[in-house]
Amino acid sequence: MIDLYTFKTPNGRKISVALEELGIPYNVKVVDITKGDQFKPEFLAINPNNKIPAIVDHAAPGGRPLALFESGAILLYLAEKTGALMPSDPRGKAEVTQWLMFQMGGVGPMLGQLTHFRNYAPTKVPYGIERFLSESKRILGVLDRQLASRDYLATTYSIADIATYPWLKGARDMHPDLFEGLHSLPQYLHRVGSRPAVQRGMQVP
Ligand SMILES: N[C@@H](CCC(=O)N[C@@H](CS)C(=O)NCC(=O)O)C(=O)O
Repeated sequence: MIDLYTFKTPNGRKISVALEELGIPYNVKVVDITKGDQFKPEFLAINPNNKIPAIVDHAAPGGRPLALFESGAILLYLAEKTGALMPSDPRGKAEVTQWLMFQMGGVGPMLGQLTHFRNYAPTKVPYGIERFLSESKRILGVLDRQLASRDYLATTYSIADIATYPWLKGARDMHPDLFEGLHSLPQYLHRVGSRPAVQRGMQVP
């Protein structure tokens, strides 16, 4: 059994979607980051970086429970453990890893900062808003062009799509202007969002 420490955010939902896709049973442990649960000693013992998501796999290889944080690392672990959602050949694996890293280092941080500066910053910082708006638009353009000739980011549906979908869905709801003039991303959102496992995972917690 896997314990999933999560909250209703895109990073948390990557893992509930993956677990739903893989059919792995899991316990949901809600960490309410709006109330400071992420700073409680019992959570810091699992993730010293005080952020969700994190997992504890009680049936990890080696016979000891494994605590893991960083959504990308968790997705890679789950794919490796199950042999699913990631091709086994080096070329296919590299392609999925590339788009996963693009999400972890680009899509998530840029959209996250845009939401912060546009919606939550206590003072309006025009430079911050402009900077993250133009980077977010550039990054969505990269994804839109990649998806012009294919259904998924890599050759087949993978953990790269699972990492990216919750962020794109959140961005479309919060910043619809980012999607103006894009053609492939709306179809991709519909394609991935129609998967029953994605719909279940996006409801957690
Ligand atoms: N790189 C991390 C980012 C995790 C992250 O930023 N989590 C946010 C919610 S989406 C969080 O827990 N924030 C609480 C805090 O910073 O105190 C990952 O992908 O797991």
